[in-house]
Amino acid sequence: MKITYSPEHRLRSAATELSGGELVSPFECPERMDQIMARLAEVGMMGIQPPREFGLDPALRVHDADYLDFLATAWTDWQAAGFKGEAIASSWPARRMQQRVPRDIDGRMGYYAMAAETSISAGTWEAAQISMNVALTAQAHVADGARAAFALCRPPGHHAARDMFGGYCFINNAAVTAQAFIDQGASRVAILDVDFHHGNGTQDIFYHRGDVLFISLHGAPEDAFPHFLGYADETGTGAGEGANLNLPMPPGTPWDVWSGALQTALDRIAAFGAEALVVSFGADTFTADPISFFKLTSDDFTRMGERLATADRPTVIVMEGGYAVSALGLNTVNLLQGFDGAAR
Ligand code: SP5
Ligand code: ZN
Repeated sequence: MKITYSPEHRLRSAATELSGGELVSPFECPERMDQIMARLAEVGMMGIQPPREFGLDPALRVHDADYLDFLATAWTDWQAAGFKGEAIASSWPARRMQQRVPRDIDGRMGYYAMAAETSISAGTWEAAQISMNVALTAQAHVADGARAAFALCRPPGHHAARDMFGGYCFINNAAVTAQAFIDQGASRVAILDVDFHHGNGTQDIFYHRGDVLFISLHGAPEDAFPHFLGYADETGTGAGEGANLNLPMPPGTPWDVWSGALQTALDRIAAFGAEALVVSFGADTFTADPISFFKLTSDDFTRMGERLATADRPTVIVMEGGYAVSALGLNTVNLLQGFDGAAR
């Protein structure tokens, strides 16, 4: 397993997350990466590669230019407006309102945000670009013939839609990675999202396309963030009809149920004939995750890695969520070791 990583993820170090009506220290924090790096060292998984620079073109393949321009200037504009805190959206183009981009930064925050828990702060845009470069470097390793690569990146990406940030995400790293395979000549790529949360951003980006199959296993929207997407009847549209599969599950779901959904996903990926597999991996399915409600154990992540290897495709694993920080190194490295032990 090739591993790519940059310590510059630390540029994303927001002080605030709006949670339960309070501003708390963000669940998605730099210490997450420290725990994983420490566990990798402990088990002797070394030779971690730094990212190459890819510029913004790969992001422009899946995101709107005006959205990326907004991300690039949001923090500066927020400060110029004289606001004292971090940039947080507070009003939205809700039902029956105009979907036009305002001039005012407060208005643009609401236009481009899909949730208010994600503050924009100094370094956020820089870190988001580096996170994408870490994912694209893992993709390059696999394109060059590696069986699998793990992008140890943050901030995560799967909630970032074509023109929306939120859910701790800004650039959709998994979407950029899948698009890179397509742009290099692949005709069919699968994205399997096993983060606890529905990958609404990835679904949004590929919903109308038949060349990228998107499958998500997640907490049911009736009960879990992102609340407004991720139902089983969302199957794709136009050329993408049938290339979107949502497998929502209720509170308390354990491995024996979750792994059944995983097998459904793997069967669909095989039938689709994917030439490459991108895994959006979040460890927030763990039983002790502070913001999630599945019941997977640390040993289940080893089993998950073994099962993912049975898909038997060139695979890029992209880091998404996981907020039980003290167990995150064990759970994530268990997944990688399970994969390596079963990969052919
Ligand atoms: C990448 C990723 O995993 N993003 C997740 C973003 C979730 N943000 C909103 C979380 C709200 C959870 N509130 C549940 C509190 C239960 N104690
Ligand atoms: Zn998540």
